[in-house]
Amino acid sequence: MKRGRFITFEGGEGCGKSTQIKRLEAFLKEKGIDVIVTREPGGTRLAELIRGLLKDEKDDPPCDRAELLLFLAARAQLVKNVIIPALNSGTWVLSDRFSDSTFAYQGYGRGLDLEVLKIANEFACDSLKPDLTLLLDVPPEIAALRMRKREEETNTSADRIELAGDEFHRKLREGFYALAKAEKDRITTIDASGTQDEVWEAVCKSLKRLI
Ligand code: T5A
Repeated sequence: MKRGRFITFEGGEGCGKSTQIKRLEAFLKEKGIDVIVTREPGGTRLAELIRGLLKDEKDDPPCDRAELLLFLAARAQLVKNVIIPALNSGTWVLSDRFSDSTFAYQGYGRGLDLEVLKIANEFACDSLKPDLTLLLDVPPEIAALRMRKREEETNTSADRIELAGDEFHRKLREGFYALAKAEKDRITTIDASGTQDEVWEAVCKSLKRLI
């Protein structure tokens, strides 16, 4: 049995990951490829409960270290119970965020030690690495406009992490750039400030080496 491929989508808030993942899922299914989509934090019952704590706990918000450990606990559960079994059975996995988000948000954004993160993350995900990571890069001003529009359309409001402030979002964008520079073979950066079709075209181009 040929192992499935593991593709992750990364980027700042509202960069358009979920939108492109839906398109890619439909595209792969059309090609007869078995595929599942998952998201982080989330994707199992326990990980979805942790997601609620991470995004919405306002009375007793997690401190930076607790936040890191909660993200990693959710990842450990998802990797062991969903991602590894799927890949071993030949199914492709598309994940809306994975380890790079931890390095960008908790490392570059919150300022936690990157070496500690590396060891803790490898432990959580049993050293699993994506075959390909697409980093959707959008200037924060454009992302903010998209998010505001979505909030109006869906009558929702920004969560705890989205409200972290401009400086935080600037630092995490720099973090994603640094990660992409360090792992050029795995991470492809895509300019995601264009239309959905333009971004999709770039996504397809970067998939060529896998399909
Ligand atoms: N986090 C996560 C960490 O801090 N550490 C970690 O280790 C991990 C795994 C997750 C939060 O957790 C943090 C990061 C996050 O803050 P989330 O709700 O899953 O929270 O948030 P996001 O992953 O940021 O997902 P979003 O749904 O907010 O953004 P997407 O998926 O990137 O964007 P999408 O596709 O939903 O698009 C947003 C809006 O823009 C429109 C869409 O229609 C939608 O309304 N849009 C476009 N508009 C114009 N042009 C385009 N090209 C567009 N593409 C999409």
